[in-house]
Amino acid sequence: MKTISQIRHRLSTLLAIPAIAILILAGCSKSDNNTNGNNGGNNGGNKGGKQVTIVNFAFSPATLSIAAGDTVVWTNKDGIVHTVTSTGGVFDSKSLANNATFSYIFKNAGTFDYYCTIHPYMTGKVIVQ
Ligand SMILES: [Cu+2]
Repeated sequence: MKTISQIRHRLSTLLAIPAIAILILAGCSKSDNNTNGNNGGNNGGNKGGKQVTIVNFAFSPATLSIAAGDTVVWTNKDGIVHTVTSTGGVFDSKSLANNATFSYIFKNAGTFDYYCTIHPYMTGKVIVQ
């Protein structure tokens, strides 16, 4: 009886260590993807749109260069409502809840500044060439 419970205890300790290591590794690779791979990686997939992630009260990437005719898709990854609102009144997502998306097709060349009406310090721009 004693030996079995000792073995079980050892096993659970041994299993816990790799589980923690995997969690740490997963966390690291996730944050790496957010800073680097996000733009290039997702473009081919989701609806053919360029992706902007709203996370930690910021647009990422804050500046996005695209070609005329491209679609930009914003996804709110915060647990708080944000908006994607053009300063020139060109587009307005209205309130975006967690995981909600907003997309806009940029048909004309130009620089399009936008912000969040709830948190006006959140700003971004799309440069259409
Ligand atoms: Cu906001």
